Amino acid sequence: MSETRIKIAIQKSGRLTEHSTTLLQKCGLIFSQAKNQLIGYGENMPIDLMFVRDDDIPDLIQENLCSLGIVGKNVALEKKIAMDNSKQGCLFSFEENLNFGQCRLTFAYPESSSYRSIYDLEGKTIATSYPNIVKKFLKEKGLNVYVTQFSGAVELAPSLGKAEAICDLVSTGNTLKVHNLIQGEVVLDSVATVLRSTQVLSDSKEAWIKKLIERINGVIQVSESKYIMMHAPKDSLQKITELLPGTEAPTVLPLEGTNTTVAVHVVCKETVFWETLEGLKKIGASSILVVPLEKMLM
Ligand code: PRT
Ligand code: ZN
Repeated sequence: MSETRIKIAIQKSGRLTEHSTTLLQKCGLIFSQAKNQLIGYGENMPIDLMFVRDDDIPDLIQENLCSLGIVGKNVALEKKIAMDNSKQGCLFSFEENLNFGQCRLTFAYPESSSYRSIYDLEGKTIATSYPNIVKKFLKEKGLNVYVTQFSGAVELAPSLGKAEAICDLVSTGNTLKVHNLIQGEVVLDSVATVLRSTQVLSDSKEAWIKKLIERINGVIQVSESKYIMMHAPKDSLQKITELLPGTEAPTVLPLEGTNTTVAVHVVCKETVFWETLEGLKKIGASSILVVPLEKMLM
């Protein structure tokens, strides 16, 4: 494979896989992947996808084998702390938070125990798959708690007698409940993140990466954004922009046969709730249309 091509590491099979490939497709990337192949060949851009385990993604960028990667902030931060403490230093940066892979890295305590806070754990042990993040957090709090590394099934550690508490990823909280664990302090709010190599790349690679990151940004923005059209009293424009967060200056157009009512068009970059539309109606707006957007380039 030619060195002029950019390699992007994404998860081979897991919670981030479909979202990651869909995101890149929405950025215009067309790729082909032979059955059981771990490489996706970009047909219309000099970009190839490497399908790997999520834990390997920061390493691949650190070692400059891939220039970009999509991975949970939890995995990336765990590696970053290790690299920050190494001779080489961390050779990747966090480029963009995405709108999938949301979860929280959270302490949890056995229901049957008397522990309810990390401050109850002085001299005790916490099991986690994220020892660097947890140790840093505990150090910042000045707490003397042991951390033991588990690579999976962390929620079993207390019942196995391996730890008094755990620190693990939570999304719905069902897993904790099933294992009779009570959720405690949140260490990290995580989402999928774009990582990029901080090593010097050729001008053409830099240009493609810049373009791709801009497109990713556009896709993220557009996923929440809506185009809103309405008729409204001329003197309510100020109130309309106050009700619609994240809007730019509205486009105001005259309406035939009236001097007091105008047509207002705005792009709203945040979720538009029914309550917002009801609020608009209350200040005199009518014929309100909310239309999804497909592409946005700011
Ligand atoms: O095989 P590979 O190593 O690539 O995959 P993996 O099994 O390590 O990762 P995967 O696919 O499970 O998760 C990939 C990423 O998704 C994680 O690194 C997080 O950034 C993000 N993510 C979002 C989650 C969750 N939500 C999540 N709920 N990762 C794991 N979980 C697990 C959690 O560890 C616990 O076991 O789900 C359980 C809790 O879920 P709830 O809904 O019961 O609270
Ligand atoms: Zn993993």
